[in-house]
Amino acid sequence: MQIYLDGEFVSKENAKISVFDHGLLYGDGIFEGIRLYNSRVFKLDEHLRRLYNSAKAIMLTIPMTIEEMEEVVLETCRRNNLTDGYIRLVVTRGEGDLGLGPENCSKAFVICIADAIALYPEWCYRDGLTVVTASTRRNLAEALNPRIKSLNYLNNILAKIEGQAAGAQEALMLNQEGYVVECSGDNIFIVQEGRLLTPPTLVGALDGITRAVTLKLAEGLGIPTQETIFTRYDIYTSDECFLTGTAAEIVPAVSLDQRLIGDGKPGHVTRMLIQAFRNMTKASGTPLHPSGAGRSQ
Ligand code: PXG
Repeated sequence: MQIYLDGEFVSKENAKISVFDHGLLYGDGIFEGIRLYNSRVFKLDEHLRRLYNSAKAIMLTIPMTIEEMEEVVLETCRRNNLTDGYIRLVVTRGEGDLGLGPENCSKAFVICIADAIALYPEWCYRDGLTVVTASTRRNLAEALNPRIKSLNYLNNILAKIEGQAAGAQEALMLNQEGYVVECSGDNIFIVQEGRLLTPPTLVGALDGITRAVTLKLAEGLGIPTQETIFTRYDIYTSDECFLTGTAAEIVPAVSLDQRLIGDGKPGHVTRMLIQAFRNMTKASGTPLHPSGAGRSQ
């Protein structure tokens, strides 16, 4: 495996960073998780835009242009001879001293890892996931805005641990007011009387790329969509529920806090969207080898 590490490609064994890197010491940095399907990087421009927006929000200067970063991602996939996989792009504040202050970090550190993806098992898509509500609330936007995809993931990890302790595959997170926000690593949707609802990002959710794709696909299928606040009651009483994320894609959720959602099976709208999403990932994205295939989307 070849890993991009601050300007060079190194083997996995040699991919080491300083213990003084503020990404490690303080979670001071940002990241993206991106998918490669059929030798095309899915929604690369959108992921890079979100990365640079996260950087701006934490006042981190990424030491390369967005075009150079795009080439880093493509070249990392090419060097690993991947056609399908998961790409992790990380930018840390860089090496500093033991103080919090980022001014001692001379330069941000860029890492790109591309690997085969460990998919959710097929039964999850066929039968649906079990979800429980975590008591850990999603970070306050006024403290650490969840729209920043930062290296501080303890808020999500604490929720994930609660979900795992309860034997569920995912954990639902609420905001301070008790409104539904998202799961520990996925956005959430419900279907009510044929309408697709998802919380607005302003409740404190990540502006998920799969979320945006799903809303667009639904509109294309003539399914009315609405970004609106709702509570757990609305999930308990909904007809269908599913989660979206780069790794999970679109995955049905069939129970929340022991309440079966709908008839307890993945619903019709969910299944249509899963199919539409799979068709889209097959046929769009930034090609690794531009001569072979035309660029689309
Ligand atoms: N919400 C949160 C909190 C996320 O971390 C999503 C939504 C989905 O966003 P995208 O843009 O991917 O559609 C994410 C991203 C994991 C894992 O191991 C999950 C994410 C990131 C890193 C690791 O489950 N999800």
